[in-house]
Amino acid sequence: MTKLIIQIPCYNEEKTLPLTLNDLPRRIPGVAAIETLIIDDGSTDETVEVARKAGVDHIIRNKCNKGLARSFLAGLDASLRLGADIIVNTDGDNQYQGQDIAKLIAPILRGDADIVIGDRQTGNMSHLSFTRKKLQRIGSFIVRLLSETNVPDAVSGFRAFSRDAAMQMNIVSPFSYTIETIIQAGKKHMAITSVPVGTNLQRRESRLFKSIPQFLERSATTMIRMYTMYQPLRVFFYIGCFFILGGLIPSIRFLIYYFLGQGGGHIQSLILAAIFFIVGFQILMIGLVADVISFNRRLIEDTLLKVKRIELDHLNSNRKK
Ligand SMILES: Nc1nc2c(ncn2[C@@H]2O[C@H](COP(=O)(O)OP(=O)(O)O)[C@@H](O)[C@H]2O)c(=O)[nH]1
Ligand SMILES: [Mg+2]
Repeated sequence: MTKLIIQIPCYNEEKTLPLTLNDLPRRIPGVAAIETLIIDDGSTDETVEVARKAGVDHIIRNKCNKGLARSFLAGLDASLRLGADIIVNTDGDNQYQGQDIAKLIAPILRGDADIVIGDRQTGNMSHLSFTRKKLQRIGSFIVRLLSETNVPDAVSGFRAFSRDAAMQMNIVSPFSYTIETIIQAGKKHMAITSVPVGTNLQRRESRLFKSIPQFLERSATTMIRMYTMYQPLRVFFYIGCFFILGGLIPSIRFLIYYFLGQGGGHIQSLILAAIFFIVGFQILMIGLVADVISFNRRLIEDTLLKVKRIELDHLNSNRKK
């Protein structure tokens, strides 16, 4: 008995939500039940009424706008409580094609993957500008490097999670869940894969990012944060080494003059070198502290996972009674 829940985070999507919902598959071989879940993030239009009219199974409402990442996480949480075995996330702007959901969940049904990302093959998307395509490509490349996965389209919002994977997702960045979930999946050694999916023509400009600089800033912040969270020692090691190497240059300069018998006039080099060494050493020490803290995070995550399991088992056994 496999239950699929399709969740759609929505912020003022009254126009495109009916199209999106209409396009969803009613039946998929290997899936016993398909339900829909709307996470309305404080929409000021008729999104919720439209969803009700269309017969959406579950609706979560945020009283005010909390952002996509929090809404996404609330959706995962609700889906797990509703007993989903597989959770698919898609966008309310009808960007993705409902028929592809069968393709998207196939690797999970086969037991080959925990997370499947829909690859929009942005190279072929004619409406995207040249700069956006390039940025998307470079961004995905960096995410692949950082996460040690091979996801071609890192910011695609069309993705499927197994129950187990959904339980392990903890999102801390408020901006976007897309990059963070991939880095997390890679670092937690989950089986993550991609399938090519089609896209519909874009109906409106992106709501998530007002401009390319804002997109870049937020993506870079997320990547640096995530990477530091999972590999703190490495990050601080590189920064610390940079300073220590920086200190070597003035010290060599000083030593050369010193052996030439002119050391007295070059005390400045020595002071500069000492400052660099001290700063570099401090950064290495901060790295050690951050590393120890990251072990704590891991322990907390393990505890959280166990608590979630207990909570969900409890819910399930109450439902059966
Ligand atoms: N919960 C929530 N969802 C949002 C917000 N802004 C956009 N979305 C939803 O996120 C999805 C993707 O948004 P979109 O503007 O199409 O961004 P794109 O990824 O650049 O295409 C859509 O389903 C939107 O309704 C927001 O502030 N909160
Ligand atoms: Mg969109």
